[in-house]
Amino acid sequence: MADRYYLTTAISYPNGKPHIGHAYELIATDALARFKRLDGYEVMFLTGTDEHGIKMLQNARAQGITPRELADANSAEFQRMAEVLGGSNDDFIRTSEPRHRLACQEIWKRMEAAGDIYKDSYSGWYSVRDEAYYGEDETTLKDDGTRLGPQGSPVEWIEEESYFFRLSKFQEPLLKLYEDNPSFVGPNERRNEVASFVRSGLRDLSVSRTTFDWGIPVPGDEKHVMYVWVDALTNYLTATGYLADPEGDRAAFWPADLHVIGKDIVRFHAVYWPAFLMSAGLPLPKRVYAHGFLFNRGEKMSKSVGNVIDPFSLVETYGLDRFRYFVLREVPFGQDGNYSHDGIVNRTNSELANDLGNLAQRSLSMVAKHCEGRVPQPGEFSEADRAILSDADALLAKCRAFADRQELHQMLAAIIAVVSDANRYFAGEEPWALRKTDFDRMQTVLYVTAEILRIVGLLLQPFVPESAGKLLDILGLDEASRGFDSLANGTRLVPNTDLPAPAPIFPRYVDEEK
Ligand code: ME8
Repeated sequence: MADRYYLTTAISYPNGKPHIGHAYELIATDALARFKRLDGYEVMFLTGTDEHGIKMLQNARAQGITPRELADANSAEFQRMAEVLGGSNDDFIRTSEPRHRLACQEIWKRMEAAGDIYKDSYSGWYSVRDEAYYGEDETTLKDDGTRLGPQGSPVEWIEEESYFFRLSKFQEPLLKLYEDNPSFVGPNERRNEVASFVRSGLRDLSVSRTTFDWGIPVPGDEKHVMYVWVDALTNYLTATGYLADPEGDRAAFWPADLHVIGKDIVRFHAVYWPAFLMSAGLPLPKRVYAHGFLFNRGEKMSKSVGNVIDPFSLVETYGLDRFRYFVLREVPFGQDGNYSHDGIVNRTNSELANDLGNLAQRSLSMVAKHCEGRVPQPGEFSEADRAILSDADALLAKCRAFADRQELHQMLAAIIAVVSDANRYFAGEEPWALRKTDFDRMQTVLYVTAEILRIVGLLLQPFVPESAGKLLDILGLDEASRGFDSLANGTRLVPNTDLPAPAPIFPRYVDEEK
């Protein structure tokens, strides 16, 4: 029975169209999901939309439509984005679905039964944009009289009757959680921030609202709707059916292995969420990983298309694999990064088209021409052959370790380093010259090169699924030979196997006006 791996993105607010940040998170999480699937895990990958709350309501009002209409229209765009980006998500959850209402009411009842929910009245500084209350000391008063929260959004004074969650009770258990499970929050700097926030003291959290009704009713007191973050975080449980149907197919995926989120919502995932779960007596997710923010460097993107910034036009302009490769390779995952037209073009032309594409083209066209289109028969391996093969063989173990720390950029750097070495090897061995002087040695060099391409092609599948697939096609690999089990157990290309005609896999990006 394969090990299970359950990973999620944050669920996005569908109060507008998807933007590059949403695309970035989906692509990165998708690469991790694909990696784990290829590595033999039974994977569940979840994404979706977070549809309740006052922000949605206000946005809908401003457009003269209902919040449900707004959610329907934009959630469809988020689903389309996941498809366009090659998302391999197994489900797409919408918090307005009936299955989610049931799960939220169930977790609420459990927290209430544990004695962690009580009614009181609330007053405090509330930011609609962040959907969060802040302490006075976390806000700043501007010269013009407006008051801003810690993320720079305006806050207003709100008083209402509210249910509270005894967050204060969980201060010590949370600190113990971070202490006992140092990998619960990543990267490390985020864990330190969270731990120091918790250490500074936790106040009970207002978890219901009476001023609007676009949300999930509190069981037994329907004039309250749940605070949108109780509702939102519970999505991760809903989709497994763990609460509704503990014997169901997906229930065993809980607890989640990984929540991938952006750095602005760490507090909700690493403080509130484990506290809610502890209160409800439910198992905790194993890890929360916060990526950085992605910005447009402010330059014009493709000159022919104008300023391309939405994910759909980025894919249209550059092609999906270039876009995926660029964001995962260029930006150290966990840090902020920029994208620009020149960045995308230079990175993908130099590494995918030149380094990898040309090597495949040059070596496999020699195979087609001089080895009757069959995998060449190698002779004895030289020192150089063994060195490059052993570097390539070492990649899987390295990539696994990077994957478990979500270091996607390191995985790509390690893979591309082997491709660069393979180019040097190929140039140094000069198989085109060997063709006349030592045909057997030429075959060995072409075999070793093809084998490196196979290993690299297998490992690139999570990142550039379509192009890696084309590379594996021209190496003659069937579907059953594309899992990472084909990187172990001494599996190698089988000499004399017929190969399809080589086709270009990574064309260069050429600016239209050039
Ligand atoms: O926060 N670069 O939704 P959201 C990278 N509904 N990531 C970015 C980004 C950027 N420029 N802008 C936003 C919410 N993100 C809640 C989540 S989860 C139970 C509820 C990331 O639509 C952001 O950090 O504002 C978050 O992880 C995700 O996009 C959705 O953001």
